[in-house]
Amino acid sequence: MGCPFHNDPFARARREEGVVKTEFQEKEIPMLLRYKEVRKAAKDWKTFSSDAPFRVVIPSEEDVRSVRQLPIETDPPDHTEYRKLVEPYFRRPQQPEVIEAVEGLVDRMMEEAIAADSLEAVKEFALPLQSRALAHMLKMPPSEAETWIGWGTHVFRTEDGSRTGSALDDYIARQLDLAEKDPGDNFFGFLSEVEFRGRPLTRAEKEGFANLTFAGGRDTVINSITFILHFFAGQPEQLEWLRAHPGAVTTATEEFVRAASPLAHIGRVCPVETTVGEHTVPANERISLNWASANRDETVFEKPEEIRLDRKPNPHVGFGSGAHACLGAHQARLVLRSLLKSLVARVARIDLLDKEDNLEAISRFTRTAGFRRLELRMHAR
Ligand code: EMZ
Repeated sequence: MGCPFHNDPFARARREEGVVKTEFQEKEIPMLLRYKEVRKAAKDWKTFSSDAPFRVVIPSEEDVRSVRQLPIETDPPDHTEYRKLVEPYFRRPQQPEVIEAVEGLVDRMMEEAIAADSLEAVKEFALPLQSRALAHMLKMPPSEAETWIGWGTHVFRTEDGSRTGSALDDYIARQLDLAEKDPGDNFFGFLSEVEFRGRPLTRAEKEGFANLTFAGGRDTVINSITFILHFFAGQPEQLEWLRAHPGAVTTATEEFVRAASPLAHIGRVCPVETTVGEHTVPANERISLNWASANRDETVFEKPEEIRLDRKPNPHVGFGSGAHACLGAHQARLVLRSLLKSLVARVARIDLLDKEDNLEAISRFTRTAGFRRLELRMHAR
């Protein structure tokens, strides 16, 4: 079984060149397109550093965010310790009570979706689902998720493409103020009480963790959810296949992350002049590691252009790779697995009524990153 999908604008450049020059913020920087090179660079943090506030995400978020995100914008050994600190929260999606809560949430939302005549899956399903699931991970009251839903799909970009960040900043500031006075048993209370190298976290550090938590796990998960719904709308036989092979939910989840590659690429900064292929990165300049292209590398994945729900092995880099491999992966996997289980149990088929792709321009390449709008009708089994 296998189902072709497209959306690989890097194919030719990956095969012919491997490393291309791309323009970001009036600068030309190299972008690594091949799996091996992307993974090698992700491992080598001394050459390709993340110790660069605001410069890891490309384009830079300097004008929309007020804090350095933690732990993503640091290198070992700081990174290792920062990450360890918050891991207990990010591992919560592996605990039975969180799994049960998120599975129940997805099932309830699925029932509502089926009952509705039609559904705009980005705003009426994916965004509320991910926001509510996040409340479980962070031990926040479910009512908080309704505020987060109001921020839209991307905290730093509005529908019309303009850039904003203040709603998130204001929210985090308010929660930290509350927690500093009276730390509750939730993520913000935890940040207020936990010690880093024998001292409390500074306000900026707490803001940095919270900022990444809300920014990183948003459009990425939302776009993966809608990718899956759209896929099954077009390939009903694949949903039947999954129903007949429910044990494949785990491999299917990984394959959807590879296919969707929700975070196309990320930056690193070279502290000293570095040569990659025929390109030179001057000291203190950036380079891009392209996960989306690596995930389609034909030297690693058999028929990478096919979605195979039983693909194994599947060493994809949809969650990145190396020390910075996605901290939120447990949460993302739980949401996507729960979605697949619920679809298998409850949904006979999905009609695609209308859609508007969300196009992401990466220098001269344009790819589809989820949808601006995805109108569906879900049919009960
Ligand atoms: C950053 C990034 C990390 C960034 C795992 O993703 O995701 C982007 O969507 C955000 O804009 O701030 O968190």
